[in-house]
Amino acid sequence: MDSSIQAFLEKLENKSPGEKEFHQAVEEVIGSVWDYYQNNPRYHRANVLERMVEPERIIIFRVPWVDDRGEVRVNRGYRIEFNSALGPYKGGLRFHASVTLSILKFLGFEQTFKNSLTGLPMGGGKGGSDFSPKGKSDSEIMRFCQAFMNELYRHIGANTDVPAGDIGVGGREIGYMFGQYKKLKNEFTGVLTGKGLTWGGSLIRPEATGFGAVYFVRHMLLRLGMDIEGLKIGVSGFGNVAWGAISKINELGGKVVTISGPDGYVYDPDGIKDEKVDYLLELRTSNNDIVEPYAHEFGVTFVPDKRPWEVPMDVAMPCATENEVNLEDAKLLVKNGCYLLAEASNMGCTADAVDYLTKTIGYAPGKAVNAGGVAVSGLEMSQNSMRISWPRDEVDARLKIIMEDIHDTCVNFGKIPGTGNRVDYVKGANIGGFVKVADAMLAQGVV
Ligand code: 2IT
Repeated sequence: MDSSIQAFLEKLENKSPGEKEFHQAVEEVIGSVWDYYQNNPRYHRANVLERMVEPERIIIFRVPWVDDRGEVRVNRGYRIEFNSALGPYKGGLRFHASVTLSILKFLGFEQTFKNSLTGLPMGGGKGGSDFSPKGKSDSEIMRFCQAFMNELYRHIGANTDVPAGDIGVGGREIGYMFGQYKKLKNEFTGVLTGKGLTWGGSLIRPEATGFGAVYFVRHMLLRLGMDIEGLKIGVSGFGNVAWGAISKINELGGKVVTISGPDGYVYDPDGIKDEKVDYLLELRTSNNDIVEPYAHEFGVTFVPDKRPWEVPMDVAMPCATENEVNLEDAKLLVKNGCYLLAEASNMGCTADAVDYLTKTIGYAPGKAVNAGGVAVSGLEMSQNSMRISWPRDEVDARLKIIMEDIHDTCVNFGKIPGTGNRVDYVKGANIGGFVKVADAMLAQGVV
């Protein structure tokens, strides 16, 4: 049995050399749960943490496909089946040039805790490919999705592993993968979530991650005696999560002043609203992965090669990708008056930024804030099992309750003693997520 965090992490690093994103995600969780773990002998006697950081299964496969010029291309496909203590493996597929084993292991590890926090019966998984959809034609996307599913289909299933979308995988890609799965298995099942509404999808699933994140932020604000109305909010990214968050912020009377892409950020002091929000969908389907055209379309400022965190804002909501806020960004945000940062992206802040933000202003991690996406995926699975579709209001009402429960869990486990009202949301989310998974693993024996 390891006696210190240091020894535990060293062992992990030796076992998985160079996987820095994975190490970062594990270190954050271990830091939060270590004392709790040591004080509960039933967990450490059964070596639960060491079992938790080892994925149950990793599948890596070749994905060969033919591009529009007739050339054969090869990408690498992955599925990390991380933990099935609470239910079938569940988590998204990411198609992006930056995808590596380390990134998917960090995402799968985080997903296990996130799914646990939702209270729904879902284990943790993640997958994807280093395939970049940028600049690809629709038929190339279809051929790639089919080639990817030609291998993945034998490993997944409605009761085994249920993938969904993530960066680079939206409704179109889920459609092509679902079609290929159905063809190969001769089975129409809820094997993927994020499906179209006419073929097994759930209302609110496209909006769920962004909506859920804003519901979570609202609960953080309510504890401080505030609300969204009248606040200036900075968002990064311009994809599905940003779009959902911006729509809900507008509905609740807040103003979103930034969005961003790999090319830079847009500053729109009048607020991103009405037809400007619809324009985000157009930008996304153009497959170019740049945000600059927004600035030209609406005559506002575009700042190339920079992130939006230099703009003064009350609340910051990173909605793009991992490590998009570093310590310098965090300091600048606080200096300019920001008093709350909620990650809608997964591990949006670097470790030193998290540390700084937790000590200075309100901060909440992605695994709590963005859990609304996978929560509605879980509701999609329930609807598929029952072969019914719930109305929009019903799904939204359930999402609201789930986000409030996750917030309460964070507060219960994360109150900082002696500080009056302050909450360490990282600790709260990690311990809250850990307990359910650990108890289920104990109950199910050494498997
Ligand atoms: O990071 C995430 O939670 C997702 N990409 C959604 C996963 C899901 O299964 O809906």
